[in-house]
Parts: sequence; structure tokens; C-alpha cells
Amino acid sequence: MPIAPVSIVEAFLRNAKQTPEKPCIHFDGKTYSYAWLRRRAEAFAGALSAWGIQPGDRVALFLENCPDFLAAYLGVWLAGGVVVLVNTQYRQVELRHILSDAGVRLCITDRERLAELERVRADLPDLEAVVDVDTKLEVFLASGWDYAPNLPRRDDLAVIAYTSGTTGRSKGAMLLHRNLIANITSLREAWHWTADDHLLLALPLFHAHGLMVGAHGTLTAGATMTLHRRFDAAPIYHALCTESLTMFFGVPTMYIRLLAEAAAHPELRPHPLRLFVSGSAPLSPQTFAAWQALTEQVILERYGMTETIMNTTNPYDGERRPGTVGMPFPRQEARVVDVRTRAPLPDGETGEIEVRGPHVFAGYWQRPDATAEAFDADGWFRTGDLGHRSAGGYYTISGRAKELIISGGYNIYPREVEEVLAQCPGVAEVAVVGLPDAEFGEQVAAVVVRSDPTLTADALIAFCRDQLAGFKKPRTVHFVDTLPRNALGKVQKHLIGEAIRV
Ligand code: MCA
Ligand code: AMP
Repeated sequence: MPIAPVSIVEAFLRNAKQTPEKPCIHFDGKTYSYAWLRRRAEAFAGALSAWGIQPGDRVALFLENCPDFLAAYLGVWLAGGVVVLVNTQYRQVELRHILSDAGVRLCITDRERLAELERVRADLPDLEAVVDVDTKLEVFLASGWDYAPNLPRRDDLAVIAYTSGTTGRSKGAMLLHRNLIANITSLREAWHWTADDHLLLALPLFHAHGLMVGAHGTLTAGATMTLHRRFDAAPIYHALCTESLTMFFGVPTMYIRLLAEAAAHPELRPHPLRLFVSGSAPLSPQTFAAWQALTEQVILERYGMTETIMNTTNPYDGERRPGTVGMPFPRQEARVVDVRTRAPLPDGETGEIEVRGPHVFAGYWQRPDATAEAFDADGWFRTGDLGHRSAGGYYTISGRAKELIISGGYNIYPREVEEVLAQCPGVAEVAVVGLPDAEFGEQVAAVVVRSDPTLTADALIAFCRDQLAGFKKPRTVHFVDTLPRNALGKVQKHLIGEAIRV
């Protein structure tokens, strides 16, 4: 029996050796083989090493979906570096925080993002170089040495992925090579993912869903993906109806948009794919049923987190129950505990979901306090999600112990938006809450007490948009005279939410 690979990149290289000419990525009408991706990743590794990347140095990827994203990702690892993932929508506040917190030395980006990066460059003394793949990449790669094989070890840090800004600033989740390979091995087993699969991937590669499920699965299975720069419902629906694919993964908003596309094009029907997966946010039973009516396929819903990648999944072979997120992946554990006593609860009772296993991250980057708070002495990780387990073993997520808005699969921490809005001239006080939204699941709403009565909603939204990612900007602004507070002076968000919902 061959020894199991200890990292994603090692598994990928084995596939590149065995099936070099096999298509790995289809993108923008071109096909990139396993051999191409291997050569390109090695070119990145050689160039990064020649530039001076040392083991453990952080390299940020701030770029859109493209084959070079994956080549750079693998190349950083082959050079001994650590990848820092950056959402392409991030603006100055997020960039300043993430790139300085992680001590990023080199950032690989694209032309569209360069101006935003330049805005914060002066505040980032650690950032020594920026490589723009649209203009400088070939020169950078040509400067490299021949790559000398240097595979990561299982306990090496692989990725820092920023998440959970309960204090207004997100924390870097440290994922080790062994976390990544353990999770994808369990997932491929659970979803029967083989080299024959062909995934349609339109999720962003800078988040766990697209990268650590879609791309890792493809690269380690020796399978094929058709990668899209971004999700655009019309071409994606067309592809599902005309191309020979076996799997599609999306967030619920994508399924909702695809259903609208189907209604507009009754002459087109999706091919019967082997597997449709939804995750990152709750899939409504209505969307689940509508997709089944359209395709005669039952969506498999699963539940994950940046810190733990994938936690639970509905069964591939058994019943896929709407409104539930299934059971733990093989070799991973989950349980429900009382939020106050932390004692495990019997089936049917609601508490906080905890998870444990080889997929769980190593802690928060330079935040031992936050790491200690997140784990108990037995290694159980507190997800911050509320839910219960049914007698049949299915988990249902029913709420959140953490203050979090999920809009279209993107997480928004109200505190971060509040901190920015509080700086807007004319704002005396502000609270940010999530309201239900048919397309995005939830939407951001700001409730504002003005010090300047001429302040408009548009001005406030524009102020936010200038500093934070667009998906964090309030969709609605409600001006009020006072914010409801309890006896301790804490803003009572549930009352605000109820008041502005009507
Ligand atoms: C974009 N906009 C949004 C969102 N996305 N607003 C609210 N919620 C959103 N999700 C805003 C943009 O800022 C922009 O505003 C305007 O909408 C149009 O932008 P565009 O890029 O055209 O957006 P879109 O194409 O309509 O994007 C919708 C989307 C996208 C395709 C659903 O949000 C998406 O790819 N979501 C997937 C996120 C994901 O992969 N999550 C997984 C996280 P402006 O006009 O001001 O610029 S990993 C995770 O959660 C765990 C591990 C798990 O379980 O998976
Ligand atoms: P992130 O911090 O971006 O990794 O987001 C993880 C959070 O997304 C989880 O803690 C859940 O609150 C939520 N989430 C992920 N998958 C699902 C799902 N299938 N149903 C409901 N919530 C989900």
C-alpha cells in the first residue's frame, strides 16, 4: 500500500506524475493539464525562493479565480511559505488589518485590486513586494531558480484564513497541512469523489468552500474542474444544462439565482449531475424542494467553518433531510452542549455545537487568548452555532451564539461595520443588525442616531463602501432618536431587529 500523502500539494504532485496530460482546470475556454499546473507551481516556488521567501513566511493571495491562483497557492507551499487568503472585495480597513496582522512579506494580486492595495501600502512596513499577475508575473517567474523539491511536513502551517471578528477585527485561523489533507480525505470518501469527477466551480477560491472543498478535492482526487472567474447565474445555468459535469457546489443564494434563471429559460433543463452540494449558509426547505422539482436531484447540504473546514454532511447514500446538515464526516466528531454548563446534551435538546478531530485548526494566529477561549481541555472546539441532534443522528443548526450576519454565504460581523460607521461624520450612535432577505438569507441594516440631522443614508453607505468590502455595507439605514439599552447600558439588538422589521 502506498503511504498516504501528508499534504494537499504532495497528493497533487502524485496525480501530476501519474496523469500529467489529464485536464486539471478548464478556464475561459482553455484547458490546463496537471503537468501545466505542476510546472507553473514549481515556477512560483522557484521565483518566491529566489526572491527570498523563508520557511514560514507569509504570502498573501489577493486575486480573482484563475489558474494562476492555484499555481501560486501550491507554489507558496513548495517554497516553504504560508498562504494568507484575502477576499477580493476587501478594502482598506480589512487589508490594513489582515496584511499587517499576518506580517505578510509579499502579496500576489491582480490589476483590479492594485489601487486598493496601494491605498494602504504606506501602513504596511512588512509588505516588501507586490506581484501583479496581469503585468509583472512573467518577469517575476523568469527570475526564479529551478525548483528543488521541498514538500511541507504534516505539522507545518499551511494557511492563515481570517474569520470571526467578534471584537471588530478578524482573527487568523491557522490551518496546518495535516488539517487540510485529513478533511479532504474524509470528504472525498463521504461524497465518493474520484478521478472521473468533473466539478463546476464558481465559488471564490479565497474562502474555504471554493478552495478547501472544491479545489482540494479536485487536485487530490486527480479529477477535473471547470473554474469560473466569478458566479454569474446565466452562464453557470447554461453550463449546467449543456456541459458534461458531475458535481456543482454552491451557497444557497446561487441556487436561488439558478432557479430564477431556470424560470426564465423553460426550454433548458440541467443535466442530471451526480452531486449538488449546498453550504456556508442555511438552505431553505423551499429552495431544496424547488431544486428537486427542477432537476430530480436532491441537494446534499453540509456544514462547515473556516476554522474546521467541513464538519457535517447529509449522507451520500442515505436520506438527505432538508433543514438539517447531516452528521459528522468520517473520523470527525460533533456534539451539542449546554451553553452555560458545557455539559453534553441528549438528542433533541438545543445547545452549542462543538466539534473535534484531525480537521480542527491549530488556533488563532498570535491570539493565544482567543485560542484558549475556543477550545475546552479535551480539545472540543466551540463553533458558536446553536443546534440539536435528532435521534437519527442528523444535526440541525437553529441559531448562533455568536453575533454574525451571513449574507449570500459571506460572514459579516456587526461590530466591524459599527466601528466604521461610528467614524462617519454626523453619526452619534450606531447598531448593525441582520434582517431576513429572500435572496441573500440575511441583509445588513444600520440603525443610527444622528448628531447631524442632514446626514443621509446614501452618505453613510458611501462612507462604509469606501472602507469595507461592498457586501458589508448596509442595505437599509434607519434613523432613530435613541438606541434601546438594558440597565447595564448594552444595546438590545433583538429589540432593534424586531422594531425595524415591521
Ligand atoms: C456581493 N455583494 C453582496 C454579496 N456578494 N452583498 C451582500 N451579500 C453578498 N454575499 C455586493 C457587492 O459588494 C457589490 O456591491 C454588489 O453586491 C455586486 O457584486 P457582485 O460581485 O456582482 O456580486 P454577486 O456576483 O451578486 O455575488 C453574489 C454571490 C457572492 C455570487 C452569491 O456573494 C458569492 O460568491 N458568495 C459565496 C461566498 C462564499 O464562498 N462563502 C463561503 C465562505 P457594490 O455595488 O457596493 O460593489 S467559507 C464558509 O462559510 C464555510 C467554510 C462553509 O461552510 O463553506
Ligand atoms: P465562516 O466563518 O465563514 O467559516 O462561516 C462559518 C459559519 O457559516 C458557521 O459557523 C455557520 O454559522 C455557517 N454555516 C456554514 N454552513 C452552514 C449550513 N449548511 N447551514 C447553516 N449555517 C451554515
